[in-house]
Amino acid sequence: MSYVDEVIETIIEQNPGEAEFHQALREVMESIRVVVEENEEEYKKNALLERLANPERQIKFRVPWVDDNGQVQVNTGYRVQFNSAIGPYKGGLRFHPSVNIGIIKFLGFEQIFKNSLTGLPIGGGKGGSNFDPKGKSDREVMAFCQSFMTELYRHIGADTDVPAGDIGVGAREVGFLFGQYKRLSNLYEGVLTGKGLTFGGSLTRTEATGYGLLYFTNAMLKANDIDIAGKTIAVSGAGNVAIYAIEKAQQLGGKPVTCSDSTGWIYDSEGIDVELLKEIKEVKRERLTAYAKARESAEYHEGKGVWTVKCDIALPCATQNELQLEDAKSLVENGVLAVAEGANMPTTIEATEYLQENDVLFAPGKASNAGGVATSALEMAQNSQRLSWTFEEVDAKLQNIMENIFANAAAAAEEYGLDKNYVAGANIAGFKKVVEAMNAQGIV
Ligand code: NDP
Ligand code: 2IT
Repeated sequence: MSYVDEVIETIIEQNPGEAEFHQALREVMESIRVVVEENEEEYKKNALLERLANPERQIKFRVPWVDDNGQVQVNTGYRVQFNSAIGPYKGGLRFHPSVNIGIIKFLGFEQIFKNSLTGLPIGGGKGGSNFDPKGKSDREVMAFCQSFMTELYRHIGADTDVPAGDIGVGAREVGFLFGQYKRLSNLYEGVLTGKGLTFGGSLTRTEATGYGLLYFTNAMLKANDIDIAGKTIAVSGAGNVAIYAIEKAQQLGGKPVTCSDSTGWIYDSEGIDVELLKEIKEVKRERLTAYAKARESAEYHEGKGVWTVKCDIALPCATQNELQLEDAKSLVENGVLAVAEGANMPTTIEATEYLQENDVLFAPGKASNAGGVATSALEMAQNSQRLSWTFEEVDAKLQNIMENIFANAAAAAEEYGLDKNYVAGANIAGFKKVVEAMNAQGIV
């Protein structure tokens, strides 16, 4: 058996029941097989892949808090500090009822390669809780965040581990978390990113993942002689990533016609009204039914269905495994040209392969959604300097980073004879830098 297959088998056996982590592991390992084969003896002797696939540290803790009825609630908190070869652990916190260790590990593992691709000095980590912020009062969210940070604070720091947002964690949650960290540690430092602009946040961080996704997509389309202007775009999700993907897509002349949340989806024949969407989701925290009510050109449908809409470009921006084989078939049938992932691992392996086999350009999330964490690293840089850059400065750096990521992924794919396979290219380019740093630092 080859070293890669041996490691996939062992890691899966040692970590049972972690389906999403197994999926992410398989995808990366399959991609880097060509590089591993060139160095098989050395990597095996140094157990390089086993070290890569085992987190440096995994923290699990109890989070007790009191709800508005005086009832004590108990959630589980996690932080997985996966790899610090190229910098302090960096990655978001997800608050969603589905969160478990397998999901946090998949996200932390992906984050290692994503962060490497940004070209900035950040290692990989991820955390979160099975807490559901939906329907909770601000006071309940604060109580939860304070309790969560009361344990987490001893494990993190501006030069150790720097969390940020992800699903269910936005500006409100980051504010409460930062306040409690400062109170407990007596340190005013850049320990979290995605902070409010009055206390160390960076301009453009709110927009960064969605904008970055479009900068990457545009670079990929251009390299393949496709103009984004006038293209119909299907977007899933209606959160931070989806909203700013829609906004930038419109600025570039594209026409996004859909968005979705966990209960249903919108088709808007006139194109999504992004200001209305922001008002509903960011300010009022309402469901998408409110969008359909406010806009004549919009239809609301219950359940899943974004990928049945005829489009040129598809941007999955909600959650993992939301684009499956049947969805890929429907997209191909409708003549889709490109799929670019805004979410983490939104496309199943079978769906990805089907799209690639049918010559659909495919941008993997760890490359195309890296704009969020890249701008987080720019926030860390500003915090260290005690300076704030302008929106234009940060946006220009973000655009440059995304274009470089595309160029590096495309070049790595070409180097190994895998032309246009940006999944393999991104994994290989991300992996090579981490491996070089790990090797230089000895057996740790
Ligand atoms: P938000 O919480 O802001 O929004 C998430 C959106 O996806 C909501 O519309 C939500 O609907 C929908 N959604 C979440 N879970 C499910 C589910 N199980 N089924 C159907 N719909 C669901 O999160 P973000 O926009 O920040 O994150 C979206 C994706 O992008 C995630 O995969 C995240 O890991 C990834 N990502 C985020 C980055 C960031 O900077 N925020 C950076 C890089 C990647 P509802 O409101 O009904 O739950
Ligand atoms: O998945 C991701 O890259 C994020 N949720 C952003 C992480 C960060 O540290 O900004």
